[in-house]
Parts: sequence; structure tokens; C-alpha cells
Amino acid sequence: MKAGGQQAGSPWDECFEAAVQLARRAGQIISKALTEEKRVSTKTSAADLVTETDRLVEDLIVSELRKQFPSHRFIAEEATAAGAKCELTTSPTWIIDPIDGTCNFVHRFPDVAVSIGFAVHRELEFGVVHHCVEERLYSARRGHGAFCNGQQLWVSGETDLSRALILTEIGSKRDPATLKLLLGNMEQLLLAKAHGVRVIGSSTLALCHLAAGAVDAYYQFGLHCWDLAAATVIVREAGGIVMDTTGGPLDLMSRRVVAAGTQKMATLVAQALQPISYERDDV
Ligand code: LIP
Repeated sequence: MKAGGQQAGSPWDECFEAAVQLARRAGQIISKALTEEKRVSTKTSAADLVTETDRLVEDLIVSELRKQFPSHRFIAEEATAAGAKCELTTSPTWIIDPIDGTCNFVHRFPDVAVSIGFAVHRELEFGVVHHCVEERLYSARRGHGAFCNGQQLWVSGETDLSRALILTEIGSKRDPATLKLLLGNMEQLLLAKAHGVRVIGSSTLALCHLAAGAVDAYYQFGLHCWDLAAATVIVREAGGIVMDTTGGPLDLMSRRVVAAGTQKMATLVAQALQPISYERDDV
């Protein structure tokens, strides 16, 4: 057995092992920096934050992977913010969020994670998410199951919205029209008598909670492909559904998602939502 409870023998073994090692190294840096003073800047809005640790960790992960896999391509959050093209081609591509939950990180709220996804021919092959403060390493490879610290994960089988616990995230836009839609969507789910709607500040970790069966559904408008790539493999390998908010197949660049333990729950949540528009990642 290799890291994360996976079997050996697939062409991307070496890449997967590199992702696990780097997620752990990055996690040590983030955990140490969590309680230290930070230099914080904003990106697309006053709520879209970045610190020197986001950039340091991204540089570490990308430079190490580039050395090992020089022909591979990269989509990484801070490089994209600095102007790099966000394009998913058929080439082997790493999709990296150095710190998912940067706002949490800035406030020392401990839900922060490193997220490393890997796609080939535009299909997600594996994902590694490291909740560094709690030392939980989530991982999944296509066709090999999903694991957290070696323990296999399974989604919840809940199909009734009135018994569901649902996670969502707020996203970076804060204009009145967006907030009205955002709160209206939560209201619809609460009117449908969902047990609760929660926000934890990390899309990646929200999806990992779904994979672990701790919540029944997750949805968001405004997230990015690097928030979603690794955790999508983890949810699917735990038996869950990850799809577009229209009910169609997931489009990694569309900045919207509904995920659930069952197709029925995913459909019910999707039907309750009013769309909130965000510019695609790949424009
Ligand atoms: C953030 C997410 C947050 C979500 C934002 C954003 P970052 O990622 O984790 O939960 O609401 O849309 O993408 O900036 O912390 O990596």
C-alpha cells in the first residue's frame, strides 16, 4: 500500500507520491506561519486575500514539480492572479491552490488546506488535500477510492432535503445584488427544511467533509478551478456526485458547482438555486 491507502501500478504513481510529499512539506510551512504576523494584500475584492505564505508555498510546490516533471503544465492560484493563463489542455496539468482558506489563515481560523489536483486529457486523475493544522491528508486517484489518513471515505446516502446538512461558501463578490442572490439561495434551502447550511471558509475542505459523509451536499458560485480540482476526485471516489449547478456535467472553469452524496440530493439542491454569475476562469 502507498500513501493514502492507494494501490501501486498506474502511470501517475510517481506524480501522486510527489503531490503527497509536497502537500506535507507545504503543510508544515503553513501551520508554522498560521500564528505568526502576516503581510496581507487584496486581489479581486476586499475579501479576496493573499499573503506571502500563499506565494512561498505555491513557488515551492510548482518549482519542485517542474524539476521532476519538466513537460507538465501548471494552473496555480497566485500565478494566475499575477497574469498567467488559466488553460486546461490535453497535457498533464497540475492544478494547485497553495492555501485554500486564505481568509481563515489570515485570521488564524484553523480550516486551511493545501490542494493539489492533476488532470490528463482534461480528465481529473488524482487529488491530494492536506488539512495541515489537523494533519488530515485526503487523497484519491481515479478508480482507486478516496482516503483520509489511510481510512477509506464514503459519502452520505441521504436523499431527503429536509434531513440534509449542507455546506456552501460566500465567494469574493459582495455587491448588493450578489448578496441578495446568495442569501436567497440559503433561504430556499432553509425553507425546504434542511437541517442546516454552514460556511467554513474553504471550498476544498467543504468538499472533503462531503466525501467523508459529514455533510450531505455542497454548492457554490464563485469558486475557482484550483479550489475544486483535487477535492472533486476525492468526492467522486467516495461515491459522490460533482456536477454543474444547471444539473449538467461539471465544467471545472465555470466557477460553479453542486456536489452531494446522491444524485437525488444534488438535483434537489441544484433546483433550489438561483444562479450567480462570475467570469469564467479560462477567459
Ligand atoms: C477561497 C475559498 C473560499 C471561497 C472563495 C475562494 P482561497 O479560496 O476557499 O472558501 O469562498 O471563493 O476561492 O482564496 O482561500 O484559496
